Amino acid sequence: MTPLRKALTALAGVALAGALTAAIPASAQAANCPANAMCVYDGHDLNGLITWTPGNSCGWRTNLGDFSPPQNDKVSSVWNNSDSRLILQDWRGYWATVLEIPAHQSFNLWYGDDNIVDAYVVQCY
Ligand SMILES: [Ca+2]
Repeated sequence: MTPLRKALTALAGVALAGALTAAIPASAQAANCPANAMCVYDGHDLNGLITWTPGNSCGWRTNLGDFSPPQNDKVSSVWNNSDSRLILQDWRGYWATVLEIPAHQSFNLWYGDDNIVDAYVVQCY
């Protein structure tokens, strides 16, 4: 892949996930998300694992507000270490999609997307 094509591919990935997110360099990814899992973190740069869900549990919604103590409105970074799509949701009287994270991508959430996620769904391709 030429350097230009690599850069364009990287840009396309960022645009897909939303303009207010930033891709996390691979070097920043600690080995703290199991293979084939989706992991959500309280801190940026994949710090402070909240929980994870197997990527093959198609259609499953993990409701962070159901945890004890509740873990909603905390997620600041995510690592989708699976072959499925990760849908981040905010409860606004209905489940509103905040971001869709493609397979094998990790992102920091910033500004209006930071600390608002209430649940996430495993969407199998
Ligand atoms: Ca947080």
